[in-house]
Amino acid sequence: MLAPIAAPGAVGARGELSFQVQTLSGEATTEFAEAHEKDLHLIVVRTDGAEFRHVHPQLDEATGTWSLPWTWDSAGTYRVYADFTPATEGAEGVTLTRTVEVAGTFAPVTSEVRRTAEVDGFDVTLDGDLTAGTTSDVTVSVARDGKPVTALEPYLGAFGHLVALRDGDLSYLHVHAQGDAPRVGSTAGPEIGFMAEAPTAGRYLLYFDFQVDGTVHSAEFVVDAGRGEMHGASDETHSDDADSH
Ligand SMILES: [Cu+2]
Repeated sequence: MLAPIAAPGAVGARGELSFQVQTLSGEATTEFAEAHEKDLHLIVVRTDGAEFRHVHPQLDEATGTWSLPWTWDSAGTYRVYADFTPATEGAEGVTLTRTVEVAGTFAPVTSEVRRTAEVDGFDVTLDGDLTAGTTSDVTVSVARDGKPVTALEPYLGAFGHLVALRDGDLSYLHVHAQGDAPRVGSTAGPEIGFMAEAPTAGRYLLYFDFQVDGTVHSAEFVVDAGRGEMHGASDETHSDDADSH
């Protein structure tokens, strides 16, 4: 389980975000299996989908406490996801979450469907449709000054990472990159393919992290998943939790 998260309580206060992953008896776990080049991936997002961060805290092996320097840029309720694989034989990856409240004036944003993003001089486009109840192929393309970018670098064992959350309850979706893991020194682009599993029809928030010239950039999209033909009538009885495999 994810123990309560310690973090600055108000906007602008400098401090540290820290937490422990504990066994059910309350002991801190220090054994993690590496996945995508890290023992633990931390996703932090405000509940309206804004202020997304994907970061990698450090584990203090002596105490089992993960931490990193932290400052909140805006107030609100935040969902924190710890995505990791326990170093236990046969263990699968798990995603544990908690909320953190940050004091201050909160101005929520309303999500509008958005398939293009401008980030740090890059134009990033999302193609492909999500369909409820199936694995959907989506493609992200990166351009700069109107030209396709083919210099996407490996970042965390892939040519880009896509995190997908369901709007509203912020359920964490499972997204997998298509193709083999990149070789050291290789580059790719402008298109990166993913397979995403949307459990239900409705709105999803997608966050694409990519690396060019050693710098990581993050593009945000909002898409509506269509109702699958097979699943249209079965949503009530088939209550798949988005967090389950
Ligand atoms: Cu990560």
